[in-house]
Amino acid sequence: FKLTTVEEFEAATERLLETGKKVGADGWQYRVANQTPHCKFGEQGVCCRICSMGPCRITPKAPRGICGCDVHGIVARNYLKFTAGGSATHSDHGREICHTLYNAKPEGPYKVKDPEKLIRIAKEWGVETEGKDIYDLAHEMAVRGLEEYGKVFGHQNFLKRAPQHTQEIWEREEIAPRAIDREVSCSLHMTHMGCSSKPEALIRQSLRSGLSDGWGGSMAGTEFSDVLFGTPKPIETEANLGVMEKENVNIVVHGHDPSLSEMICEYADDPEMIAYAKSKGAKGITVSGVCCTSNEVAMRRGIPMAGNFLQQENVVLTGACEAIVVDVQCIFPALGPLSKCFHTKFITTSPIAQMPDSEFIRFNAKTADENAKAIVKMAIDNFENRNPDLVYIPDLKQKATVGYSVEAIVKTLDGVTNSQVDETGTTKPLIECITSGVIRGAVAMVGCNNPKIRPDHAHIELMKKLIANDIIIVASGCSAQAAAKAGLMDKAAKDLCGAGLKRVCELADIPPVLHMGSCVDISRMMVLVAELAKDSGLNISQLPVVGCAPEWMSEKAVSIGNYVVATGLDTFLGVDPYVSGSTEVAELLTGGIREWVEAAYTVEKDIDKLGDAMIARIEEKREAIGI
Ligand code: NFS
Ligand code: SF4
Repeated sequence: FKLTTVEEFEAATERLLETGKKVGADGWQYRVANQTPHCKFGEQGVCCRICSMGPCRITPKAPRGICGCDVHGIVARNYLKFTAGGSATHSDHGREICHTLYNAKPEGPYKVKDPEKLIRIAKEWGVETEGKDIYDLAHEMAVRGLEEYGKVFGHQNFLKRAPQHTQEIWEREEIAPRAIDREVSCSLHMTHMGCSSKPEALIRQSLRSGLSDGWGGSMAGTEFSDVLFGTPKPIETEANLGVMEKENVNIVVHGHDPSLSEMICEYADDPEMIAYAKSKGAKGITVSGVCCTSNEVAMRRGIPMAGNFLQQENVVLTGACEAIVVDVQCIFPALGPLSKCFHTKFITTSPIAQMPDSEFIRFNAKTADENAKAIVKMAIDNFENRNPDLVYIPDLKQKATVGYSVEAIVKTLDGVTNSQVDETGTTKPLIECITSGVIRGAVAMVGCNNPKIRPDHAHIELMKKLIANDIIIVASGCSAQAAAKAGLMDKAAKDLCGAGLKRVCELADIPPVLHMGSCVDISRMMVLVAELAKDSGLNISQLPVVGCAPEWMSEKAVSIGNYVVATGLDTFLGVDPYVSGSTEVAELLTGGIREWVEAAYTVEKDIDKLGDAMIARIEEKREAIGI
């Protein structure tokens, strides 16, 4: 067993960029060079353009904007706006899923695949389930879910899943999220000209807006996606560009909303469509994915993962992509002009993400069948337009076992420990592994790629270091895909672990890096730590568990960071969230908020030091609880 190295990823990319040069294609590598150095004011977060008296930027000679706002107010306002953008985005995804659930019908195309989970959530929310038709219940729960976005009174329903202690903190600190949309609106209100300029108030709202995402919109997205498409269970798949097949029609799904990608997978698997592909000279149809929608269909269907965020252009550069079909979020507008250099069809499907140089096929829950069929057919018809001279698919792929929902983790670990502590259906076996020291702790590795950090390198190096130190990893988003591409989700990767973790991997038959899904699925990680806390009698902040986003780039990632910290988990970042311009804001985020929520951020650009800091924190936490 051998990991694929980042050097091998890079060599493959080099080769693809050469193809790009032949056809006059651009690439993010070149655009980064054009944008470097970045604007210093922007980097430090000290530029304000929220009113037309500005833009104002803070310098030693100009310590205040025209309205008199100081640098701390400007930096904190920018941070809150950044958060609200992420929270809105994740939560709107959750809303779309609620709408899809509302359209579920026994005759399809959207069905209730996990009725048990639907009933479980309904009971949690106090909805009567007895004697109800499952589809009636689905529609009722969809409406209830949608009401969470605009509820007039009270807080998010899902907060009740947190341990009592955490709920009390949220109440005490006035950060328990109310209606999801209200938190986003309230954030934009607070950041309007002439409202808040006090960092404490703005950062507090950042935490609340983040919590409305993680324990509101994202959690709805995850839970109702499970109801519709099935709760993930361990499943085999493969990752990296080598999953694309030269002889086949290649359809790549990219984005986040599984409502689209699930339907594309359905139709690509349809015998009629496969026969049609054969009639056009292809051997079959291969669907692979990029970014989080890839995580969704990998977790539920074993659909292979072509790559993560900074690999999206590579997919087209293979010259073997008949269609790249996108829904929302993290889609490079570059895919439009890039696909024009090849035969590739760039198909946008959502009114939320419309881009020049794309073909727009409006996808909607009611017409999902026809839409998906039309898209698959368009890809097949495009096969004959391929230019064979441009086709090069790097021969890189690794095996991966994915699909570790909380339900799956609990089930898988049931068999690990000796019978006297083994209470099935709880996280107790995992707690036993941690308290005995066989596993030292856990790190949630999440987030994107960012050209500011050598792509994938930070994710992979950190994971290698952590598992060698007997720290188990749960991963999501593009971090999970980095792991899968390298081979860290192959069960054979147990050989890279310390003796304790290796033993657990063998007993439970798991890889050392557990794929928990997309970024909205970080809500799964919140449920997992809540369960660990309840089952162990500890507070979440006492668990030897931390979060890490070493290569993050999006607004969503900041929203996530805020809810992870506000849930009580220390969070380690490899990229600064544009707050270095304000000592007050930086100190709050890296220290002051610990007094509110028992956790804070660490920002460290040196990846080695970042890893050491996480290990040290985990060991500190162990010591503090005497294990
Ligand atoms: Ni997350 Fe998923 Fe990837 Fe970053 Fe984008 S795909 S939602 S934001 S880039 S991890
Ligand atoms: Fe300048 Fe104040 Fe307007 Fe911001 S709100 S642009 S600091 S005048």
